[in-house]
Amino acid sequence: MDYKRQLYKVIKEYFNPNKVVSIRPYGGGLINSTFLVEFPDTRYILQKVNEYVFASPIGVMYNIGLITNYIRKKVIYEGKNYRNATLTLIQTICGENFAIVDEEYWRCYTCIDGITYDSTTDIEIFYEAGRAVGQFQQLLEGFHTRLLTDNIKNFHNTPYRYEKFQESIKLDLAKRVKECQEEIAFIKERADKMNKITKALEEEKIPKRVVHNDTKLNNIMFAKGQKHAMCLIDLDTVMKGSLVYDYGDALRLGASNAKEDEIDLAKVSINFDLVEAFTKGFLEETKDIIKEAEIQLLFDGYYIITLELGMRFLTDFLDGDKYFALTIEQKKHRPKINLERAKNQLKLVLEIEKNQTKLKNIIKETLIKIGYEREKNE
Ligand code: ADP
Ligand code: GN1
Ligand code: MG
Repeated sequence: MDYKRQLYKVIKEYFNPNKVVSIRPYGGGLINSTFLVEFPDTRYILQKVNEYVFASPIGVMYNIGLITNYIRKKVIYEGKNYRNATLTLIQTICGENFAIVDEEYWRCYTCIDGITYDSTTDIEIFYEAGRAVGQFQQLLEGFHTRLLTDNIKNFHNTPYRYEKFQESIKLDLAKRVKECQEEIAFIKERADKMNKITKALEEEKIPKRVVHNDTKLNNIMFAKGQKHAMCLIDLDTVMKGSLVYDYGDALRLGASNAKEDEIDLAKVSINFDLVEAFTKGFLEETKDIIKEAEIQLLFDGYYIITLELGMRFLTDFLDGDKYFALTIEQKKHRPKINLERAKNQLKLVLEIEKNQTKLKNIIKETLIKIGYEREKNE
């Protein structure tokens, strides 16, 4: 296969290629190309960085280098086990964190001997997911936001995403606007709901923190055979931003009763037990650092990020599937997958709207259960 020839060139930058036992595509990420490389006694993850998404792969690798070092040192400092506390980058034989092969950027990690889930109905697992997202925040307390390169500008700037969405409608590059009238109208009706978090950030009512920005379930590594979350992976989008998006993004995907690309919209609804479990894990870990103003926006994080994703998928469908590029299989069997994903997310937006009171109550009741002291966090 052609990709294998290319992969051997990359492997040569790191290891002796003669020792490779097998190579295969790996994982369910939507952005990078991920491969598992097996040697007789070790396994590595090789990833080609998506250059359409990340204009500066060197900037991405710079951030990942800083963050993984910081987390490892912090864990050692705290006397905890540093193995699997974060990703471990392997250096090329030239001592770099990445390799450039045929003008493309690659990186290599040790393969964490764990498991990621694309979905779960297991409350304990999702509670652990909440703990992991919260703990990430704790681990990076003290890491200065200014150290990081802003690799995707305006990544979770929802009003900016709305502007881009409107531009795509105007341009109608793939001539698809006509078939998306209903979805376009749905999003436009909610235009005034998009700026609550960005406004709070701009007005400094909530802090800009170093956040993960992509807390979907399969970006959380669990220990095999145990319901224990080890760490967050997929650190490409770690930049400054708001904690409430990290909370919301995890619920958006993980607490839905349907997968993100489910076509049967009747199945798209909220699993409230999962929301409760995640919220508990997340708040237990963050209760000493989260600000009261952030707590007030947790529900909005869930709502706005879901609207944002619906809009991002639709924008990309209108642009001709450039960002969330389709695989060969998808081109054949799911050519409208980005429209389907958009419809799915917009249905979820409706569900969140309908259940607003219930969701806010879950947050309130969880705060009481975990003994959160409001006065401390104002
Ligand atoms: P993408 O940006 O495309 O989502 P990810 O970095 O999330 O790429 O990787 C895709 C999948 O590959 C993950 O969901 C996970 O299952 C697996 N993976 C990534 N890095 C590692 C690692 N170091 N060890 C084990 N599995 C990994
Ligand atoms: C992408 O890389 P991955 O698959 O973990 C995307 C996220 C979306 C998610 C939707 C850099 O995440 O923002 O929420 O797909 N990552 C980037 O599934 O755009
Ligand atoms: Mg991922």
